[in-house]
Amino acid sequence: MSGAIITAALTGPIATKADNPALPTSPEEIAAAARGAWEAGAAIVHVHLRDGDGNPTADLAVAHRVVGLINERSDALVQLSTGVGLMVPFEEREALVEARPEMATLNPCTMSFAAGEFRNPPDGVRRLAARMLELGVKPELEVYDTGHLDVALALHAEGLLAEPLQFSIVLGVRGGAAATPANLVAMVDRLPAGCAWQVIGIGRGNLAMTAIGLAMGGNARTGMEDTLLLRRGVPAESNAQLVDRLVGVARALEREPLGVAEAREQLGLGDT
Ligand code: KMH
Ligand code: ZN
Repeated sequence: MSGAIITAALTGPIATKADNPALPTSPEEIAAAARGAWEAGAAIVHVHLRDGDGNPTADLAVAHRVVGLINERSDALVQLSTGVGLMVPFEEREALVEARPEMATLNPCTMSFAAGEFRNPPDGVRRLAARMLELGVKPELEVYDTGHLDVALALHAEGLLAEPLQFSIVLGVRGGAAATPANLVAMVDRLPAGCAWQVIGIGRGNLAMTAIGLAMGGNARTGMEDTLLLRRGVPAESNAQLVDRLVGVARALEREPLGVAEAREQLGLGDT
């Protein structure tokens, strides 16, 4: 099997420093976390923005600052989250691609998301996909259940997505597919040939689901968006620590973590 792209999801939309004081929230903290994760073996950093109060924001000035700082301090590919946070309107979230990150997430469906609602209306999703195609922003398709996969494939059939498609199979969100091997296998079976894919394991299933995904030939993501714990009862000290652990799993499975240049090649991104 070939090497694996490791992504570090540094912050996420939900946790706060009260949940884990090591959670990076300011632009400087996020850039430092990106550097640490990249040094530990992550080729991609998935980035949610926070405002001065620590709340999720889609402020374009914050986006430019954070992406600029990360680019100064590491070579990691930056993937901006257009998911942003459950309370931020879709129309503000979609405007984030105007910051022209190399990559950004595209969530194809509205869903219940734990106690909240994650709003991704069909017309907005099609508009966002079209704009990403126009700007050359690579979408990472976050699919939380089999129906989301169908919607993503329909976008592709409409000509709104460029190949190679890149999927994240998200398991463990209440409202999406549970973190079970059977769910993962069922979704991987339905992926189109030639796509790139990774597992995002939320919460308790994080380590097992990402390890199974790596063993099946996928890429893998970790980071403080996905789990705040290194193991039960032990808070992660940093994103780098979580990346280091996943790199160890990948190497044990003979899936050498890919560098940024190799990740670019797998995802069909140009050189910078
Ligand atoms: N904002 C969360 C509800 C993404 O990054 O695009 C889901 C999320 C997805 O974090
Ligand atoms: Zn995210």
